[in-house]
Amino acid sequence: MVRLTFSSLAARHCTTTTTSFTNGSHVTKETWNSHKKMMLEPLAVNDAEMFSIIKKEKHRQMYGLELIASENFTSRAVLEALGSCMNNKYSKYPGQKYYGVTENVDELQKLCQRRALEAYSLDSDKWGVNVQPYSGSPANFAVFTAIVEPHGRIMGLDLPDGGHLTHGFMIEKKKISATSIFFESMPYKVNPETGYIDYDRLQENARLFHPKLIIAGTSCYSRNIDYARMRQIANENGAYLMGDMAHISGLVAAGVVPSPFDYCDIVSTTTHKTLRGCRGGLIFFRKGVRSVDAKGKETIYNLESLINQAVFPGLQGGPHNHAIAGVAVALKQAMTPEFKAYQKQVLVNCKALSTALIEHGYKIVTGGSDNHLILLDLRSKGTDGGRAEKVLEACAIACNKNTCPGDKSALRPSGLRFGSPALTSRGLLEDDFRKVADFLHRGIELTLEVQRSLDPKATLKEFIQALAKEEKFQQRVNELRAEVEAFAGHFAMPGHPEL
Ligand code: DSN
Repeated sequence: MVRLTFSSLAARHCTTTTTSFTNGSHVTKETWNSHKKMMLEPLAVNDAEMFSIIKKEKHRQMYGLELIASENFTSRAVLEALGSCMNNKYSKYPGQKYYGVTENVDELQKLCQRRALEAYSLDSDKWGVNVQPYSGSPANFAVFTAIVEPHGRIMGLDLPDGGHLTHGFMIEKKKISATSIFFESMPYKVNPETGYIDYDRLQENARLFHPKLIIAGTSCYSRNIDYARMRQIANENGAYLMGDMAHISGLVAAGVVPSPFDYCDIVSTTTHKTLRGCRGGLIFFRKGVRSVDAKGKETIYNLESLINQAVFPGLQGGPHNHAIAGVAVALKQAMTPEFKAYQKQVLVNCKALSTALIEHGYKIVTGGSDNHLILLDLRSKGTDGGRAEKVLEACAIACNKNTCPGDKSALRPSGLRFGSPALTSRGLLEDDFRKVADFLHRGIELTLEVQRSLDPKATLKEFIQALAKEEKFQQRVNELRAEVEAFAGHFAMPGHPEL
């Protein structure tokens, strides 16, 4: 049998001609040729099982209605950068030479930093940015570990009120988020009557709690944040103000909602929601003078070194250079007039959806929306988000159940969260969103019918069983699903044509 040694493999890997194999090595010629073939095969040939899963998901995205407010469809150019050879390279921060030959990834990272500052019109003397966080949650945790000592105090919007897990979520008997385990978390709330953030109560509690950090950011809140008010509350307590603009970062870049940069010390974001990039995270931090006391003495920000150190090597290893490449492409797109037009349409479409649902007799938390999402309160209809979500899912409509202000238990959330970014990326306009509202209404009506056929105490599991078993319900699901798929299939799908 012809063999070759591993020491000779690298040089031969790129040749296609047969080569001489010496005795005593570990690889047969056949295996080695087959290995070379494997490394160049397209996915469809190399891994048919995975290819088929991806095709199924592609079909689902194409023929379904995507209303999950945190999701979007990124562009082909972003996906090409994401799937590029940048995946293969380790590095640290630009200029740090540990791995060597990093000139291209360093250039890439600096380009991403420059575009991130430009996309938000930030002066590089006053702001810096770290583009390495793997996503939003690690970005937030990096900020917390950078500027808050262990068991230091943090205030974020409570998760059931529309805040994010990482903003310190805990329940009565359990600290859920690592933020609440490693730091002391005191949430602030929305007013249960109006659904708006209760800034007065936040101010009162902050005066008692003396947080080191206040987070101005949301996961399910349809109104603009009053950053000026939050800055004032932070100042009263000598606290940092951090904006988590993950949900709205595309809207901020387009200048169609108020910017957290005007008031915050730090701003974090994911890059794949309204910003419409690939998955990743960014942390922006202020530089220069933080404050001047009565005697004219200046305090200078030292966020740059603290945050950079917290991201790498504090919490992460090598940056995902392919993801940074995709984010940089998305940031370039975010500075175009087309992107601004898209974001304006996101707002208009969200309002059209909200108005149409109100016309169908639904209650929207806060009565409407300033941004890309709405929260439908199903309490007055006598059902809940979990049941309606299941019916809509069966009809090819993706959205998510969500607690509404005042909900007694997060286990049976009363609401459904809908967002307009993804379908707007597919080209839907206001009339299309009114049609989407009609589909939602029919799905919720069906939810109520299934529920009426059951004992009022029936569990979610029993509800799902009834939906799946009863022929009359399945027929209604099939009809609605067919209409939804025919409608959705008309719209273009951004991204790679196949994958
Ligand atoms: N939890 C995500 C959302 O759906 O809003 C954000 O991380």
